[in-house]
Order: sequence, then C-alpha cells, then structure tokens
Amino acid sequence: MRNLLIDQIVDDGYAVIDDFLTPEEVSELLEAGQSLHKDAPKEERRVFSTINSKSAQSKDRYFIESGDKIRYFFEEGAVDENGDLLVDPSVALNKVGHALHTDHPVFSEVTFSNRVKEVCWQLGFRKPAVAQSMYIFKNPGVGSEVKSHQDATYLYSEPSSTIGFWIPLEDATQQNGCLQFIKGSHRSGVHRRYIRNPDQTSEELLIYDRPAPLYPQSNFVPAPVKAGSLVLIHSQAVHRSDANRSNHSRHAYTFHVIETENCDYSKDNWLQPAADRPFPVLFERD
Ligand SMILES: O=C(O)CCC(=O)C(=O)O
Repeated sequence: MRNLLIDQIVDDGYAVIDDFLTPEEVSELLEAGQSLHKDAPKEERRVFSTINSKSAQSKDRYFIESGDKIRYFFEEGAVDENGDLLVDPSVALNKVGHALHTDHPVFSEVTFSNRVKEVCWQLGFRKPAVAQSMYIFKNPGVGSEVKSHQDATYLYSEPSSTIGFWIPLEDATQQNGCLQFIKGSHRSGVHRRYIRNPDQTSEELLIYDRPAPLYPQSNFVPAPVKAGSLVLIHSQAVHRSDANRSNHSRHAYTFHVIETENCDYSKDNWLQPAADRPFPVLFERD
C-alpha cells in the first residue's frame, strides 16, 4: 500500500496533516505558550536573530546550554542596547526552547502522544527520539523573519533522518509569516552546517562551516495552514518565514524527531544530549 505521507515528503520535502490537534488542544497549548513570558528573565535578556550576526547566539553560552532547559530568547526589535524592553513583555519573545517537550507538562503531553508516535511509525522510524522543542511567537510588529535554512544544518545526522514537526496554534497566513518552502530542495544535499567550533581558543562557540547559500525568493512557495495542522519537514527541505506584517500573532509549537537506530547524530551539532539525559525515545520497533 502506498504511504501518502511519505510520498508527499519524498516529492516535496514537506507534508501537511490538517486537523492534527483538536481545537481544545490548540487552545491549551496556546494558553501555555502565552503564559511563558511570565517566567522570562527580567535582566540580561538574550536576543535571537537569524539575520544579525552581531547579536548571534553563537557567542552565547545561554543558547548552547539550553538543550535540556526552558530558556527565553527575545526579538531583536523588542530590546534596546541596555537590555530594556521596548514593547510589552507579552509580545517581546522570539522563541522559548529547547526542552519544553520534557520540562513542560502541556507540551510534553502532545509531543509524546499516540498521534505523534503513529506519524513516526508511518514515516518508518525504528527508534525515534525527540531532540529539541521550541515555542515560536512571531508576534505582530516585532515578529522577525526566519532566514532560509535546512534543519540538517543544525541537527545533522548520517543518514539524514531528522523530521521537524511544526504545529501552528493560530492560522498561519502569508500576512503573518507562514512557512515557505523550496519544493524538492530536500534532494540537494546539506548545504552547510552549524557546528561546535573546533578552535577552543575562539570566542565563538558555534560556527557555520560555509557561507549562506543564496536562495532566490521566487523559488519559495508559501504553505498557509490552519491552527492545529501538522507540517512535517524533511531535514534537507529549504524553508523560511517572513516577518509578521499583520496585526495577528502566529504562534507555533515545533519539535524535531531523530532516528537513533543505525543512524549517527553528529557530535559536532550544537545540540548534544547531556550525559545523564539522553534524547527521550518515542518507541522502539521490534
Ligand atoms: O516558525 C517559523 O517561522 C520557522 C520555523 C523553522 O523554520 C524551524 O523551526 O526550522
């Protein structure tokens, strides 16, 4: 029997499942996400930007140590040079990561749900594990662009196995910055990697191994989706999202699943499991 989900990912590099979450689940996750800012730091606010290398997280231990914690990254336009907020705290965050799937009960429940396991099963995973999770805000006014990238740049494995699960909690439209893809780009290899800097004397903890490739905007197709849909993203699919130019927020919950059987997750990746906290496994196939 043909597996339509796999066919779509093989053809396009991504697939959409409508109505993956119930409206009640969407509301619960949205409410949890909207509350996250209450625990954000009130000083030493860290900015997350995929655009401006001056404020790049690569120089920041706060980012590299966030793999097994809940940490808060602000929008560049939300914080002044003294670290003071320029906008209301409820709309100031860019994202929260990278262990909501283990450390926050609401996000944990959906990540380890039978529905997610079923999708991983359908995709042919043998021993899938969740490497990281993020709540992405893209609030109106400050929600910034996410530059073109492949997830394999950050979560490289051999063979290529990572699948991104991206769930909008509000309708994602072209106006508020839905995902955009270069269809078929997942068949073009990994274009660059973001690795732990082998030069221990450098102040930069993380570096790109090559300059960013140029992807013409005309190659991208938008993927507007309703709240509660699931977008599955092949690790080599080139994707991006625009800044939010609407009056509506575009919150999303996302996590990444890797194969842990007969697959090498690179030791150079920025995200490494702590010695006492391996990436949690969803199931093991006999
Ligand atoms: O939410 C977005 O706008 C971008 C998310 C994304 O590209 C990712 O998680 O890899």
